[in-house]
Amino acid sequence: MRASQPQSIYLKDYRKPPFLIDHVDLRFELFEEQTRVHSRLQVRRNPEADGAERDLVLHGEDLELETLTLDGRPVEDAVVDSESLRISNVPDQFNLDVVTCIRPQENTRLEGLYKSSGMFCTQCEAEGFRRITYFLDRPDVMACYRTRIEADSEQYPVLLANGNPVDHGEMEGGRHQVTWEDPFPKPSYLFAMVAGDLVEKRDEFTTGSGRVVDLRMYVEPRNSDKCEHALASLKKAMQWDEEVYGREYDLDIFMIVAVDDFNMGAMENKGLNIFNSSCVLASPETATDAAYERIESIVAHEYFHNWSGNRVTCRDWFQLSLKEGFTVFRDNQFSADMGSPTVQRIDHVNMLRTAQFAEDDGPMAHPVRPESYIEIGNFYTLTVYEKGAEVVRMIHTLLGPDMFREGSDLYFARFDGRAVTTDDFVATMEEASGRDLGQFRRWYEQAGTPVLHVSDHFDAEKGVYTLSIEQSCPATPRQPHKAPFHIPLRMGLLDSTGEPLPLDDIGNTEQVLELTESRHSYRFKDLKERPVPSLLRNFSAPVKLDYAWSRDQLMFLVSHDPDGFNRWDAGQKLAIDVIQSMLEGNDTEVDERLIEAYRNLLTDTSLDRAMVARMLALPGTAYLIELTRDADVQAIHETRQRVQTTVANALREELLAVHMRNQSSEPYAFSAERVAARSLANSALSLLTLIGDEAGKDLAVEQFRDAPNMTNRFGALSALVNSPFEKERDRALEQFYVDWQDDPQVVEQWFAVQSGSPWMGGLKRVRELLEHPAFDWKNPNKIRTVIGVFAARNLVHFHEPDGSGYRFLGEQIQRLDASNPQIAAGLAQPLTRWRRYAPRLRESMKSVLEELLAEPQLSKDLFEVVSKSLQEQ
Ligand code: B3K
Ligand code: ZN
Repeated sequence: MRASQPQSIYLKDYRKPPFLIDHVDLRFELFEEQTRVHSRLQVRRNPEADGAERDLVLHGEDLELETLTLDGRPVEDAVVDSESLRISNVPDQFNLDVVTCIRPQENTRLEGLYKSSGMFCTQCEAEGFRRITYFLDRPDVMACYRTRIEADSEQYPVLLANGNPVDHGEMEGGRHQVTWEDPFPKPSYLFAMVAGDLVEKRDEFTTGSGRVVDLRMYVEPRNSDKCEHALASLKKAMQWDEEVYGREYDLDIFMIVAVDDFNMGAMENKGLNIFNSSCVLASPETATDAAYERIESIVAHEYFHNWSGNRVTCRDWFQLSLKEGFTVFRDNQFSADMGSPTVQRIDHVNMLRTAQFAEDDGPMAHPVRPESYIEIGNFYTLTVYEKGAEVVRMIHTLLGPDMFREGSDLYFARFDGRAVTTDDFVATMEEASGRDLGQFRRWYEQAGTPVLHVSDHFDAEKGVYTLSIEQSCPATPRQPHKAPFHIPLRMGLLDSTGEPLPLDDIGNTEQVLELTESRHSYRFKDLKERPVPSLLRNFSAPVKLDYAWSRDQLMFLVSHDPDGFNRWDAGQKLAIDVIQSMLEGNDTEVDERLIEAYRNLLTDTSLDRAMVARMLALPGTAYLIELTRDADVQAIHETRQRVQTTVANALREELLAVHMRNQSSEPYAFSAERVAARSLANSALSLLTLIGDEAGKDLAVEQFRDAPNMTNRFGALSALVNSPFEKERDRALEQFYVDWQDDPQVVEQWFAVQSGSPWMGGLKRVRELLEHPAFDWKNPNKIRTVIGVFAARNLVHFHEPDGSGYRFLGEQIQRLDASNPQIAAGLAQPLTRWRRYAPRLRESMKSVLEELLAEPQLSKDLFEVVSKSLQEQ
């Protein structure tokens, strides 16, 4: 047990900052052993602060204070503890000069200033700036920054910070300096600097008003041919934000830097975005289509933050979804516009339903605007990001695109340069549209996924169809009772020929029902026959929908629903029903109708291939677990596998034909059409190897050998890894490593395909990977692709009935907590769901959590996750 219990921080305790800092002048002296940081702060008392705080208290952690002067006079009586610096009785306005010493080369937490493969870089969100120098490190303190970086000219020829370069020069001792100035006031979490031996790739973008913006990407020399895609994505994002939101870029330079050791995907620092290499570097030879898609959306996401996050920022960290939910919504809209909107929606909802719903149903469940936290690093969650984005999407649905745009224009105009709340956002949307979103605000306040129970009745004599809808929401930690949500439910009705039926007098065939009460019933008149309802089209709200469709109705919707998302979803529901009734012992064989549905998909060449690839995928094991109480993972995995192999065996010929039809000899292009063809061909190939098909094996070996791009090569590797062909698999894995051992991003893929595969011998293999020379305990990507992927994807081995998978994860978490608590707390996530599983699994998961909690040195991060997971519910 930790010696002292870390304290919770509450939204209700928010107070305006007692002091403001208008200007920050920073000077970094970078050396190998240490870095000296000189900071001059222009401080003044906040006229709007509640109460008259006499003392100035600045945040600071792991800093060595060298000197401290106030208006030129040394401060003798400052009180320094492990988290702060207190100076008593300060004047109303003053300059504070602080010199601190830090050791970036020893920083394994990767927060603040640290070193990654020979370069210096920063990560300040949420509270990393206080590891660089003493500061009021909270987002509602916004300042203008001037940053001078001094370093060895040869080792660190490139010196970057936010804003525009304003000065540079040579210095004594082979050193040089570059000075940057950022004219836009910003919170400290958006501060960034980089120093390294990097190559620069340039491009430019002309804004709508005719300003030319320099686009620069900085990477290690070996990666210089992997920048094109990110730069192209950036330009698309800049263009799109002008067209769809009327947002222009504001500085003269926009920079992107790729860093190998990074705790998350990327960071939107003003004018100087820093990316995890795996989320920005790509070439056809080294990156799969999935990586290309990920890069396009993350580059856009970080760029969009320039307005939703940087120009208008968060008042406090409880408001995190103000910038994250809105920006995810924006990047989802962007991705939809760049490719197929339906496919984008399917992928997104699939993830939301599997992972965010799980979070909302577990011990860490929290509202989109949380009420308390111990460590804010634990609240960069799927709820804040993804559910937050769904909440913004619902506002968009309720207001319609035009009103929504008026609302967003007003929001950006009114709050530019300010730090605001989610409530400010909603109020602006209300003001612009005249709509009352009072009840809607509950989406920000109440945790948990609402459930809609739908039943219907058809009165054949009167021709009246009645839909009855009841909403409820389960209890979540500290929220036993929920009030009804305001839920937009997009729906339609189909007749028996598949024609959409008019729902009102004007003849609309689609409607958005607005549910606000616990119970509603809707009547549809003048119907000749009982219609088939198509509900929650395009997933119009993040809810669980419970309606008893028959398998025949689902089959019907798979081919007739005009809503592409619901066509896919009907297929998923059908497969779930088949798998679940086999699991429960009600069915012994796979329903022929499922096989027929897949046969239609494979033979109809008029269908969108990206859709077919999605529809061919059975619901994932993780989602099936989510739908089951007391989940028996082995049984779920085996049943799903049985359905998959039965379908693949029955459709062997069709799968071979699909694979053949979707080959191309053209050079790689990242176009929606080519991506779809590759994805479909690879899906077919993996189903063939899964069933041990000899022709499939030969195709996979051949594709692996001759693949002109990484998508095909990795598709073949993955097909062999998840197959009974051990000899071919081992040969391919070995060859792949030999070919790509010098490319960390490809090696990460190589790790992930093994640790995530149930075919690879589970834990034994994962332990071997930890011993592999390419594994690096300091690199989050390696940790995630071996340990994280094992726990998240290799479910059958992670949930080994003897508890070995859990104990393994517990050991790794404990080891990592000392060096990188954020990563350790993230890895603990699968254990938090222990209540979901069959009794025996549950007990062993719980005991691993208990052992972790007993650790005396537990970080705040891990303490919060583990202790909340064990709390009674
Ligand atoms: N804002 C960053 C995430 C920071 C996470 C800090 N633990 C990236 C993003 O959401 O765009
Ligand atoms: Zn973000």
